Amino acid sequence: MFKGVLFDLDGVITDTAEFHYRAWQKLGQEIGITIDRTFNEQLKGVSREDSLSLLLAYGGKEHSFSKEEFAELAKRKNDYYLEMIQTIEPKDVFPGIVPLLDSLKEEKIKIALASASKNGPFLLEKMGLTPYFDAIADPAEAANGKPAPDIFLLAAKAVGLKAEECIGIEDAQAGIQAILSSGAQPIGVGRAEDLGEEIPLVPDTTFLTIDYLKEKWHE
Ligand code: B16
Ligand code: MG
Repeated sequence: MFKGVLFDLDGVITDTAEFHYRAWQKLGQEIGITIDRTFNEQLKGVSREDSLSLLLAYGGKEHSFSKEEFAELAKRKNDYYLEMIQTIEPKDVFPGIVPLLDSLKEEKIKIALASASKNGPFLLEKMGLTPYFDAIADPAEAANGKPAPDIFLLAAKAVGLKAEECIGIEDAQAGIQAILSSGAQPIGVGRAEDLGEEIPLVPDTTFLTIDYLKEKWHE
């Protein structure tokens, strides 16, 4: 049996993936880069700075900004995002997540956050979920962002486990890759077109019951 579950946040615990998209879209508009949801799939799970690099490359503007301007753009995107997440509250937690967290607690399975977001702790607080988490891996300590395994390795270690003993839950291509590289077992939330056919997938979080996780554990 798995001994821990490593949760992505944006797009798994709540709908902040949508806010990240809108914030990048707004910033893009201001600098003449139009993005759509297909391109946005590449940004999911990717750090703020790496996302900005991808956005600029997509718009052919990778050489248009100085280091200082790059930092200002990253900050501006985060300011837009912060504005959008101020009103997040417990009822914004995706359906099925709280019952899953309750079941994991009952069975003494460790719970850790493996989000690339520096806003993760703030969001858990807003949603009233902090007490469920045995550990929150700090993305600032991850040498490499997703798709590198670092954040999942840090999250497993923070709860005293090996990644191989854990399930990782993700909604992003980069995140699934990171889970696979870490040695944990992935479960994807989303579509096969985006996340691939090879791993267990649920269309939404209502399917994430502890029984489903048990059924998929090294099936
Ligand atoms: P921040 P996750 C990721 O969170 C998001 O999917 C990604 O869109 C975002 O750029 C990244 O966090 C960094 O977030 O700018 O708030 O530090 O999906 O890994 O929970
Ligand atoms: Mg995500």
